[in-house]
Amino acid sequence: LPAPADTGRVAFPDGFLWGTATAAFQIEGASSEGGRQDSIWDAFCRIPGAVRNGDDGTVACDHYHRYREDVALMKRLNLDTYRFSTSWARIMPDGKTVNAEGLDFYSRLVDELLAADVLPWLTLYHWDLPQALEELGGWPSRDTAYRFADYAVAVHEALGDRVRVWTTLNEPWCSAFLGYTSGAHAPGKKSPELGLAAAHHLMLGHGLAVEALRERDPEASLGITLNFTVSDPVDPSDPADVDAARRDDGMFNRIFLDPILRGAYPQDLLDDVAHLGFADVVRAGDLETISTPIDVLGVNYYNGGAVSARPQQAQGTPEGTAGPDGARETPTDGPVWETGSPNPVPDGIHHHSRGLPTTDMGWEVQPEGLTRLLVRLQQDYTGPRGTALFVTENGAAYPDVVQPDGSVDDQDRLAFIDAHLRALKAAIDAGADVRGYFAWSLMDNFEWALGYSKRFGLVRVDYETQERTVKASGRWYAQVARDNALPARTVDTPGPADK
Ligand code: GBH
Repeated sequence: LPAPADTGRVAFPDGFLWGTATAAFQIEGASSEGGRQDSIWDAFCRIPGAVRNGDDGTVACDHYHRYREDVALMKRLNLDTYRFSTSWARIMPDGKTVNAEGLDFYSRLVDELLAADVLPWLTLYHWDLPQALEELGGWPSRDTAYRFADYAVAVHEALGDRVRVWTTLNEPWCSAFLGYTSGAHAPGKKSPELGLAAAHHLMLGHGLAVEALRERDPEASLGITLNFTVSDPVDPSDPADVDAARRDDGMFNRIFLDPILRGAYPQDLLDDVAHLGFADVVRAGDLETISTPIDVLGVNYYNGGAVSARPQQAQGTPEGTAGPDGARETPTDGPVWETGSPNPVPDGIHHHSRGLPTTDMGWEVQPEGLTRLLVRLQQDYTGPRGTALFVTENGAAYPDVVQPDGSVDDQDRLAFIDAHLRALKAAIDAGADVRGYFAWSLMDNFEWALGYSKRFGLVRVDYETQERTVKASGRWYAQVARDNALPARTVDTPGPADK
């Protein structure tokens, strides 16, 4: 990765929002307190071998009990906003009956945030479906979409007077295809048909929730957060690679973007999945609901990928790099990817390593992909509809090296975020209406199928003592948020560019 050409000070537009993001299951713990019942992740964690080291969410970062301390940390980090999710299983433990005690936790959290002058940015669903609803069919069942809209209304009823920014879903791609096609995530199902049905019903739930919230609260800011990739053909002059990249882009990005922001599935994607019965899942009127106008498109960006119609030659694919999103440590074209691909139509899509530096997740570090992604979204999707863009997640896992004095000098994470913020500013300069950035994550937390083995935090969590320690990246980010600007960066600072 070449050092960015400009390492000088970079100022952001007035009013640009600086935040961090978390998710309920990843930080709260207290999994059977306050009337909460199992989500699909509690159940998944009990499947032997499903989650690395047998880790689970019973304690996590104990945020349920330490939220005051954590909001004080946000204040110390000069955050304008905090993106968190509510746990459906806490608020509606059986999937349909409201539990006042569950809502009360979030009410206290929101009050604490407002008192600290931190804008609450609420996500209704970050992967933790009540297990009771999974037992009724989960997201592949159409009824779950209607249950989700009921849940959205219940949360709004309790918090709508104080929460002004609402995100329906976080990364439906992961819920659908890691949950129901590759099985790397809860509930661990492995079926292309189930993944596609889940994807459609997640979007239907999003649309029904937006309709309901809009009617109750016309002034609220409503949106969805999607995860994106940037699919580049390995050989742009090879039509087979170009076609593989098209299909990869279709199954990651356009499958959600087009219905939500253009009101129709892309025809090439419908053709690709025609043999999987997808047409029967989509009913008349669904796309009108799904494309109900939104105010915000949340963009989660971690990496892009080089895509080919052919497997990569063994050389150059280091043994032990993490594959796509699971507790797997095989090259992306290894046997696990072949048998456990999240893509319902995996044939002829191979992700090649480009030899770029990687994070502790094995994901290649590719900041310039963020510039291209944001400009494309603005031009092709959000611009024409006046929808604002926010980067709702970006960040990196690196192992913490704890100094004898307890401090963590994570220059790798700092350099990663610095490079991506420079890329974001380049997109603003090219016309993208990007109004804020949330670092993933406020603190180290439960990294899904990888348990506590990966650390994404600006703040270190000692899981023995629950002690929080602001890392060097966190101190630096506090300065960025305070100044609304990146400080000049000295080129000889070690970072992902120098690995
Ligand atoms: C987010 O998911 C989640 O919202 C958050 O909860 C989580 O903790 C965080 O990221 C870190 O994982 O094909 O090998 O190049 C990110 C999900 C990550 C999905 C990148 C697609 C491509 C991996 N995405 N991934 S690969």
